[in-house]
Amino acid sequence: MNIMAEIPSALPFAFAFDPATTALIVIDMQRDFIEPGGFGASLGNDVSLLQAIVPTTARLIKTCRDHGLPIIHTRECHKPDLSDLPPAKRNRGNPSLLIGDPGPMGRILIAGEPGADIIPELAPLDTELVVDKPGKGAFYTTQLGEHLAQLGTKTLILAGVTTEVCVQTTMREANDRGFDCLLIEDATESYFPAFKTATLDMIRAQGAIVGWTATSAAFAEALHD
Ligand code: C5J
Repeated sequence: MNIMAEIPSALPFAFAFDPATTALIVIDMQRDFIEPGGFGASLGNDVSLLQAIVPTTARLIKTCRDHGLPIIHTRECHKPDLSDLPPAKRNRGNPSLLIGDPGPMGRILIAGEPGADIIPELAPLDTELVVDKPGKGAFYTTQLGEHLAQLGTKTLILAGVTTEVCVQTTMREANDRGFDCLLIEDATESYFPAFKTATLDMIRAQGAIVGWTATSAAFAEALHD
């Protein structure tokens, strides 16, 4: 039997989902993006903006754990030999500090380095899948699609950073693969507030062309939390 939950205040209109076929995906809440003294901060970004969503994201994860929803965490990172890092990606951005170079928390965005780890406040449980992804989207060259198919997931709840890069890319990939997608507004953030606002607008445009957005409180209420 499908037991539907509903978020009447979701945008651009009410969002209905079956908790039994819904999973949470938390994108790239990694030390190098979020902690002071990490890669993001070394590029001059104000990481306090990203830190502000940590308590909300922790509550969202707890809500999903309490209700038995599968949780998937992602990390943007590359193999130590850089074999999964195309030159086009490595050479982009600030030329003085490239992916794979020694950074403030080990080699930048390299699997196994301290900076690539998920922040301790949002540490995955042993039972939760952690997807290491070399791209901005979490489906590209990963087992995420197969994992969600095994779970029977139809709806994805998205959170994480940054809104306009890895979160939006993953949401668009998921939308094209037939998932209904809901982005939690107060559990996603950008170093550039205007980019977050623009992304939420783009997602919801044209009758939810990419998906819906809602607050974490409205999502929790829909689950009777
Ligand atoms: C993510 C990035 N995670 N902005 N990466 O959004 O490069």
